[in-house]
Amino acid sequence: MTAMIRPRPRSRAMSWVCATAAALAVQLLPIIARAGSVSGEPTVPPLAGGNGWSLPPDVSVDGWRIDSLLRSTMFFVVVMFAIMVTWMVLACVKHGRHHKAEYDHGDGKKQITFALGLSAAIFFVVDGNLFVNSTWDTHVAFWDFARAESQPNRVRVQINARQWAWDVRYAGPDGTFNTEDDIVTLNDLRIPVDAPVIIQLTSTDVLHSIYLPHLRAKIDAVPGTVNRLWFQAQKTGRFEIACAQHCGMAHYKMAGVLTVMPADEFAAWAARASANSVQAYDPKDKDAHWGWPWRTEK
Ligand SMILES: [Cu+2]
Repeated sequence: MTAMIRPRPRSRAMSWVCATAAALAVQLLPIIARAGSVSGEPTVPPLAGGNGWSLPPDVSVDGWRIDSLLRSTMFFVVVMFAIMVTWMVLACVKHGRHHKAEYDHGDGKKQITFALGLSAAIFFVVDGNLFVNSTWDTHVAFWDFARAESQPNRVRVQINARQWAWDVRYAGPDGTFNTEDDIVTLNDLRIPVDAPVIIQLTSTDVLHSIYLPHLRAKIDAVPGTVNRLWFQAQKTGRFEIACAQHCGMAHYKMAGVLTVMPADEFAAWAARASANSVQAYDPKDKDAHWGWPWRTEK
């Protein structure tokens, strides 16, 4: 006959000690983990965000043009929505059970005139506002590359988009792209504040689209073509770079960081980075020399 071995009942005091120790460990673990991660590392400021239900804050000089068109269009849409809903509610209330239904083709002169007048009013007011202002904004700001290029502090950047990263290139002190002093970064676009930044970009594989929501700037990267855009940041900070064209399996990973720096910090960083490039330059590494001669208007 085998003897039954019963586990010794744990004392109540012992249970309390174990529970308290476990609770303490849970509280302390994040603190210990955080302390380990910050030892000696510089703290990186977080990316600028938004309020989650509208566009993120605009930090560019000309972004207000986009915002103002969005706001005016939204205003017209809300007014028309309110009119239509009121009209429908009134119709429901007025035409109740005792109202005799009438069949109407709606092709009387009065109805046709009203329909055409309403359509024309919507077309000219809403679409007309968009057409006139976007054409003007394009002319005086977004496509005025000559003005951006003529500023002495302008910065030229070349970007090569590929699955799934952004290669960024600056010309370095010699001012010529694809030479040994070029600064090349990965998913890391640094620019000075209060200076026009001109970007020329292409793609090596499929369609991508660089999107800088805080700068209200976006343009497609098309294989075989060099597209361009320019903007000017007026606040320092770290901002998101996203790809706005679905470009394959890891499209969601195609993110970068735009850092807007004070002009002197940018100059110091560029000088350091260019000196490193000269040391690391390998003339045989043809894949690394993807830059092109800067394209200017004729
Ligand atoms: Cu992409």
